[in-house]
Amino acid sequence: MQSVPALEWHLYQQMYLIRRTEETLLDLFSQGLLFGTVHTCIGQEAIAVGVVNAIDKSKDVIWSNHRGHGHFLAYCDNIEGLIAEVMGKETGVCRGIGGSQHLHYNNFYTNGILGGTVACAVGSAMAEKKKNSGAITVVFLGDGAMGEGIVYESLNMASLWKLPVLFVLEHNQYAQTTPTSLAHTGDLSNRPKAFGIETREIKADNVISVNRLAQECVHKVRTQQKPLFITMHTYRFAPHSKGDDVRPAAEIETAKRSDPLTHMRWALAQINERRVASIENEVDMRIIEAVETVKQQLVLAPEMFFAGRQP
Ligand SMILES: Cc1ncc(C[n+]2csc(CCOP(=O)(O)OP(=O)(O)O)c2C)c(N)n1
Ligand SMILES: [Mg+2]
Repeated sequence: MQSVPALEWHLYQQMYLIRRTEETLLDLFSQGLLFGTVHTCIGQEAIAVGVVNAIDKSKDVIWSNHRGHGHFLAYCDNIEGLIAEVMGKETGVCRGIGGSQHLHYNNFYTNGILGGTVACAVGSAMAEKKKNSGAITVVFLGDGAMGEGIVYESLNMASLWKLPVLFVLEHNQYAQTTPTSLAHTGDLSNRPKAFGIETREIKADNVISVNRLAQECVHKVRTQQKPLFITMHTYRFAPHSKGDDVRPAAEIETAKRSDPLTHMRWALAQINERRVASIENEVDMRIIEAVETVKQQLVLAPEMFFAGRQP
Protein backbone atom coordinates (compact mmCIF):
# COMPACT_ATOMS: atom_id res chain seq x y z
CA MET A 1 0.00 0.00 0.00
CA GLN A 2 1.30 3.45 -0.97
CA SER A 3 2.21 5.42 2.15
CA VAL A 4 0.95 8.91 2.96
CA PRO A 5 3.19 11.28 4.96
CA ALA A 6 1.93 11.92 8.50
CA LEU A 7 1.64 15.63 7.70
CA GLU A 8 -0.93 14.93 5.00
CA TRP A 9 -3.13 12.90 7.35
CA HIS A 10 -2.85 15.71 9.85
CA LEU A 11 -3.83 18.34 7.30
CA TYR A 12 -6.86 16.28 6.27
CA GLN A 13 -7.87 15.68 9.90
CA GLN A 14 -7.75 19.42 10.62
CA MET A 15 -9.73 20.38 7.52
CA TYR A 16 -12.38 17.80 8.38
CA LEU A 17 -12.49 18.98 11.99
CA ILE A 18 -12.97 22.58 10.91
CA ARG A 19 -15.69 21.68 8.39
CA ARG A 20 -17.65 19.57 10.88
CA THR A 21 -17.26 22.09 13.71
CA GLU A 22 -18.51 24.91 11.49
CA GLU A 23 -21.48 22.80 10.32
CA THR A 24 -22.22 22.07 13.95
CA LEU A 25 -22.11 25.78 14.81
CA LEU A 26 -24.61 26.52 12.02
CA ASP A 27 -26.81 23.81 13.46
CA LEU A 28 -26.57 25.22 16.97
CA PHE A 29 -27.39 28.66 15.58
CA SER A 30 -30.55 27.29 13.94
CA GLN A 31 -31.56 25.86 17.30
CA GLY A 32 -31.17 29.31 18.89
CA LEU A 33 -28.27 28.16 21.05
CA LEU A 34 -25.65 30.65 19.87
CA PHE A 35 -25.23 34.30 20.76
CA GLY A 36 -24.58 36.88 18.07
CA THR A 37 -23.90 35.63 14.59
CA VAL A 38 -21.51 33.15 13.09
CA HIS A 39 -19.29 33.40 10.01
CA THR A 40 -18.07 30.04 8.79
CA CYS A 41 -15.08 29.30 6.55
CA ILE A 42 -16.71 26.27 4.92
CA GLY A 43 -14.91 25.85 1.58
CA GLN A 44 -11.88 27.89 2.68
CA GLU A 45 -10.36 25.36 5.11
CA ALA A 46 -7.25 24.68 3.00
CA ILE A 47 -6.06 28.22 3.77
CA ALA A 48 -6.44 28.03 7.54
CA VAL A 49 -4.87 24.58 7.73
CA GLY A 50 -2.17 25.11 5.11
CA VAL A 51 -0.95 28.40 6.54
CA VAL A 52 -1.27 27.78 10.28
CA ASN A 53 0.65 24.51 9.94
CA ALA A 54 3.53 26.41 8.37
CA ILE A 55 4.22 28.67 11.34
CA ASP A 56 6.09 28.09 14.58
CA LYS A 57 3.19 27.91 17.03
CA SER A 58 5.53 28.30 19.98
CA LYS A 59 6.25 31.93 19.10
CA ASP A 60 4.65 33.24 15.91
CA VAL A 61 1.66 35.56 16.18
CA ILE A 62 -1.61 35.24 14.27
CA TRP A 63 -4.19 37.95 13.66
CA SER A 64 -7.46 36.68 12.30
CA ASN A 65 -10.78 38.28 11.45
CA HIS A 66 -14.55 37.74 11.74
CA ARG A 67 -14.20 34.44 9.85
CA GLY A 68 -11.65 33.05 12.27
CA HIS A 69 -12.90 29.70 13.66
CA GLY A 70 -10.84 27.70 11.16
CA HIS A 71 -7.66 29.65 11.91
CA PHE A 72 -8.31 29.15 15.62
CA LEU A 73 -8.89 25.39 15.38
CA ALA A 74 -5.84 24.90 13.17
CA TYR A 75 -3.82 26.82 15.77
CA CYS A 76 -4.95 25.12 18.96
CA ASP A 77 -7.47 22.35 18.22
CA ASN A 78 -9.66 23.55 21.10
CA ILE A 79 -13.14 22.52 19.90
CA GLU A 80 -14.77 22.72 23.30
CA GLY A 81 -13.26 26.14 24.09
CA LEU A 82 -14.56 27.49 20.77
CA ILE A 83 -18.06 26.05 21.03
CA ALA A 84 -18.38 27.23 24.64
CA GLU A 85 -17.17 30.69 23.66
CA VAL A 86 -19.69 31.03 20.86
CA MET A 87 -22.44 29.73 23.15
CA GLY A 88 -21.57 32.34 25.79
CA LYS A 89 -20.36 29.87 28.42
CA GLU A 90 -17.76 30.68 31.04
CA THR A 91 -15.64 27.72 29.92
CA GLY A 92 -15.14 29.41 26.55
CA VAL A 93 -11.63 30.28 25.49
CA CYS A 94 -12.33 33.92 26.46
CA ARG A 95 -14.72 33.02 29.28
CA GLY A 96 -17.73 33.51 27.01
CA ILE A 97 -17.17 37.26 26.82
CA GLY A 98 -15.46 37.50 23.45
CA GLY A 99 -17.78 35.38 21.34
CA SER A 100 -17.17 34.21 17.80
CA GLN A 101 -15.27 37.30 16.64
CA HIS A 102 -13.06 37.94 19.66
CA LEU A 103 -11.03 34.81 20.20
CA HIS A 104 -7.73 34.95 22.00
CA TYR A 105 -5.46 32.06 22.89
CA ASN A 106 -1.68 32.37 23.40
CA ASN A 107 -0.41 34.31 20.38
CA PHE A 108 -3.68 34.05 18.47
CA TYR A 109 -6.07 37.00 18.21
CA THR A 110 -9.25 37.72 16.27
CA ASN A 111 -11.27 40.87 15.81
CA GLY A 112 -14.19 41.74 13.53
CA ILE A 113 -13.11 45.27 12.59
CA LEU A 114 -12.12 44.90 8.97
CA GLY A 115 -8.61 46.17 8.33
CA GLY A 116 -8.04 47.05 11.99
CA THR A 117 -6.42 43.70 12.56
CA VAL A 118 -3.94 44.39 9.76
CA ALA A 119 -2.59 47.42 11.64
CA CYS A 120 -2.50 45.34 14.85
CA ALA A 121 -0.48 42.70 13.01
CA VAL A 122 2.06 45.27 11.85
CA GLY A 123 2.30 46.51 15.45
CA SER A 124 2.86 43.03 16.84
CA ALA A 125 5.47 42.30 14.17
CA MET A 126 7.30 45.46 15.20
CA ALA A 127 7.13 44.49 18.88
CA GLU A 128 8.49 40.99 18.20
CA LYS A 129 11.25 42.40 16.03
CA LYS A 130 12.29 44.83 18.77
CA LYS A 131 12.32 41.94 21.26
CA ASN A 132 14.47 39.88 18.85
CA SER A 133 12.13 36.96 19.49
CA GLY A 134 12.50 35.58 15.98
CA ALA A 135 8.70 35.45 15.70
CA ILE A 136 6.85 36.43 12.57
CA THR A 137 3.24 37.65 12.42
CA VAL A 138 0.62 36.25 10.08
CA VAL A 139 -2.53 38.21 9.34
CA PHE A 140 -5.58 36.88 7.49
CA LEU A 141 -7.75 39.40 5.68
CA GLY A 142 -10.58 39.26 3.17
CA ASP A 143 -10.97 40.93 -0.22
CA GLY A 144 -13.54 43.29 1.35
CA ALA A 145 -10.95 44.43 3.90
CA MET A 146 -8.78 45.55 0.96
CA GLY A 147 -11.20 48.49 0.72
CA GLU A 148 -10.04 49.83 4.09
CA GLY A 149 -7.48 52.65 4.00
CA ILE A 150 -5.71 51.37 7.09
CA VAL A 151 -4.61 48.28 5.15
CA TYR A 152 -2.55 50.48 2.83
CA GLU A 153 -1.02 52.46 5.70
CA SER A 154 -0.12 49.10 7.25
CA LEU A 155 1.45 47.77 4.04
CA ASN A 156 3.47 50.97 3.78
CA MET A 157 4.80 50.75 7.34
CA ALA A 158 5.49 47.02 7.17
CA SER A 159 7.61 47.56 4.08
CA LEU A 160 9.26 50.80 5.23
CA TRP A 161 10.28 49.34 8.59
CA LYS A 162 11.09 45.85 7.22
CA LEU A 163 8.71 44.03 9.50
CA PRO A 164 8.27 40.25 9.43
CA VAL A 165 4.58 40.08 8.49
CA LEU A 166 2.97 37.53 6.23
CA PHE A 167 -0.25 38.98 4.81
CA VAL A 168 -2.70 36.29 3.69
CA LEU A 169 -5.54 37.56 1.53
CA GLU A 170 -8.44 35.11 1.48
CA HIS A 171 -9.97 36.22 -1.79
CA ASN A 172 -13.39 34.55 -1.74
CA GLN A 173 -14.78 37.02 -4.30
CA TYR A 174 -17.37 38.57 -1.98
CA ALA A 175 -17.67 40.99 0.90
CA GLN A 176 -20.93 39.93 2.51
CA THR A 177 -23.23 40.13 -0.57
CA THR A 178 -21.07 42.45 -2.70
CA PRO A 179 -19.00 40.80 -5.43
CA THR A 180 -15.43 42.06 -5.68
CA SER A 181 -16.09 43.41 -9.17
CA LEU A 182 -18.57 45.95 -7.76
CA ALA A 183 -16.25 47.16 -5.00
CA HIS A 184 -12.69 47.14 -6.33
CA THR A 185 -10.97 48.13 -9.51
CA GLY A 186 -7.69 46.61 -10.65
CA ASP A 187 -6.10 43.46 -9.30
CA LEU A 188 -6.03 43.18 -5.49
CA SER A 189 -3.07 40.81 -5.57
CA ASN A 190 -0.88 43.44 -7.28
CA ARG A 191 -1.51 46.27 -4.81
CA PRO A 192 1.21 45.34 -2.29
CA LYS A 193 3.81 45.63 -5.07
CA ALA A 194 3.25 49.39 -5.03
CA PHE A 195 4.77 49.32 -1.54
CA GLY A 196 7.73 47.19 -2.61
CA ILE A 197 6.25 44.06 -1.04
CA GLU A 198 6.85 40.72 -2.74
CA THR A 199 3.68 38.83 -3.64
CA ARG A 200 2.57 35.27 -4.31
CA GLU A 201 -0.73 33.94 -5.61
CA ILE A 202 -2.38 30.52 -5.44
CA LYS A 203 -5.72 28.83 -5.94
CA ALA A 204 -6.36 27.47 -2.47
CA ASP A 205 -8.09 24.21 -3.35
CA ASN A 206 -5.24 21.91 -2.36
CA VAL A 207 -4.06 22.06 1.23
CA ILE A 208 -0.71 20.45 0.45
CA SER A 209 0.17 23.10 -2.14
CA VAL A 210 -1.06 25.85 0.17
CA ASN A 211 1.06 24.47 3.00
CA ARG A 212 4.16 24.21 0.78
CA LEU A 213 3.79 27.80 -0.39
CA ALA A 214 3.10 28.99 3.15
CA GLN A 215 6.21 27.20 4.44
CA GLU A 216 8.33 28.85 1.77
CA CYS A 217 6.84 32.28 2.58
CA VAL A 218 7.12 31.90 6.37
CA HIS A 219 10.79 30.98 5.93
CA LYS A 220 11.38 33.97 3.68
CA VAL A 221 9.65 36.43 6.01
CA ARG A 222 11.57 35.08 9.00
CA THR A 223 15.01 35.01 7.42
CA GLN A 224 14.75 38.18 5.35
CA GLN A 225 12.88 40.16 8.02
CA LYS A 226 10.50 41.82 5.61
CA PRO A 227 6.84 41.42 4.66
CA LEU A 228 5.34 39.18 2.01
CA PHE A 229 1.78 39.10 0.69
CA ILE A 230 -0.01 35.96 -0.56
CA THR A 231 -3.31 36.11 -2.39
CA MET A 232 -5.24 32.89 -1.97
CA HIS A 233 -8.16 32.42 -4.33
CA THR A 234 -11.02 30.63 -2.64
CA TYR A 235 -14.79 30.52 -2.22
CA ARG A 236 -17.08 30.15 0.77
CA PHE A 237 -19.82 27.58 0.31
CA ALA A 238 -22.04 28.85 3.15
CA PRO A 239 -23.67 32.28 3.47
CA HIS A 240 -21.69 35.27 4.76
CA SER A 241 -23.13 34.68 8.22
CA LYS A 242 -26.68 33.32 8.34
CA GLY A 243 -29.24 33.56 5.56
CA ASP A 244 -27.58 36.50 3.81
CA ASP A 245 -26.75 34.85 0.51
CA VAL A 246 -27.81 36.21 -2.85
CA ARG A 247 -25.18 34.40 -4.91
CA PRO A 248 -26.50 32.31 -7.82
CA ALA A 249 -26.97 28.67 -6.78
CA ALA A 250 -25.22 27.52 -9.96
CA GLU A 251 -22.13 29.56 -9.06
CA ILE A 252 -21.95 27.92 -5.63
CA GLU A 253 -22.37 24.47 -7.14
CA THR A 254 -19.60 25.11 -9.65
CA ALA A 255 -17.28 26.31 -6.87
CA LYS A 256 -18.00 23.16 -4.88
CA ARG A 257 -16.28 21.16 -7.61
CA SER A 258 -13.05 22.59 -6.21
CA ASP A 259 -13.86 21.69 -2.61
CA PRO A 260 -10.45 21.13 -0.96
CA LEU A 261 -11.92 18.70 1.56
CA THR A 262 -13.73 16.45 -0.94
CA HIS A 263 -10.68 16.31 -3.19
CA MET A 264 -8.28 15.36 -0.46
CA ARG A 265 -10.71 12.81 0.97
CA TRP A 266 -11.01 11.16 -2.42
CA ALA A 267 -7.24 10.98 -2.88
CA LEU A 268 -6.61 9.59 0.62
CA ALA A 269 -9.46 7.10 0.40
CA GLN A 270 -7.86 5.60 -2.72
CA ILE A 271 -4.91 4.72 -0.52
CA ASN A 272 -6.48 3.92 2.85
CA GLU A 273 -10.25 4.26 3.11
CA ARG A 274 -10.36 2.74 6.61
CA ARG A 275 -7.96 5.30 8.00
CA VAL A 276 -9.98 8.16 6.51
CA ALA A 277 -13.14 6.78 8.09
CA SER A 278 -11.43 6.32 11.42
CA ILE A 279 -10.10 9.91 11.40
CA GLU A 280 -13.57 11.21 10.59
CA ASN A 281 -15.23 9.07 13.20
CA GLU A 282 -12.85 10.27 15.89
CA VAL A 283 -13.45 13.91 14.97
CA ASP A 284 -17.24 13.41 14.87
CA MET A 285 -17.14 11.90 18.34
CA ARG A 286 -15.02 14.74 19.72
CA ILE A 287 -17.47 17.31 18.39
CA ILE A 288 -20.53 15.46 19.72
CA GLU A 289 -18.91 15.16 23.14
CA ALA A 290 -17.86 18.81 23.15
CA VAL A 291 -21.38 19.97 22.31
CA GLU A 292 -22.93 17.73 24.96
CA THR A 293 -20.50 18.97 27.61
CA VAL A 294 -20.96 22.62 26.71
CA LYS A 295 -24.76 22.33 26.61
CA GLN A 296 -24.75 21.28 30.27
CA GLN A 297 -22.88 24.41 31.33
CA LEU A 298 -24.51 27.64 32.49
CA VAL A 299 -24.80 30.58 30.13
CA LEU A 300 -22.80 33.55 31.38
CA ALA A 301 -25.12 35.72 33.50
CA PRO A 302 -24.89 39.53 33.08
CA GLU A 303 -23.39 39.95 36.56
CA MET A 304 -20.66 37.40 35.67
CA PHE A 305 -20.04 39.21 32.41
CA PHE A 306 -19.33 42.46 34.23
CA ALA A 307 -17.70 40.92 37.31
CA GLY A 308 -14.32 42.48 37.96
CA ARG A 309 -14.66 44.74 34.94
CA GLN A 310 -15.94 47.90 36.64
CA PRO A 311 -13.48 50.82 36.77
C1 LIG B 1 -14.62 48.38 9.45
C2 LIG B 1 -15.75 47.44 9.20
N1 LIG B 1 -16.71 47.77 8.29
C3 LIG B 1 -17.75 46.93 8.06
C4 LIG B 1 -17.86 45.75 8.75
C5 LIG B 1 -19.04 44.80 8.49
N2 LIG B 1 -18.59 43.61 7.80
C6 LIG B 1 -18.33 42.48 8.46
S1 LIG B 1 -17.75 41.27 7.47
C7 LIG B 1 -17.89 42.24 6.10
C8 LIG B 1 -17.49 41.73 4.74
C9 LIG B 1 -16.07 41.28 4.75
O1 LIG B 1 -15.66 40.83 3.52
P1 LIG B 1 -14.22 40.25 3.32
O2 LIG B 1 -13.21 41.15 3.90
O3 LIG B 1 -14.09 39.93 1.89
O4 LIG B 1 -14.21 38.93 4.21
P2 LIG B 1 -15.14 37.65 4.02
O5 LIG B 1 -16.37 37.92 4.83
O6 LIG B 1 -15.43 37.49 2.59
O7 LIG B 1 -14.35 36.54 4.60
C10 LIG B 1 -18.36 43.51 6.45
C11 LIG B 1 -18.58 44.60 5.49
C12 LIG B 1 -16.85 45.44 9.70
N3 LIG B 1 -16.86 44.32 10.39
N4 LIG B 1 -15.80 46.30 9.89
MG1 LIG C 1 -14.45 38.18 0.91
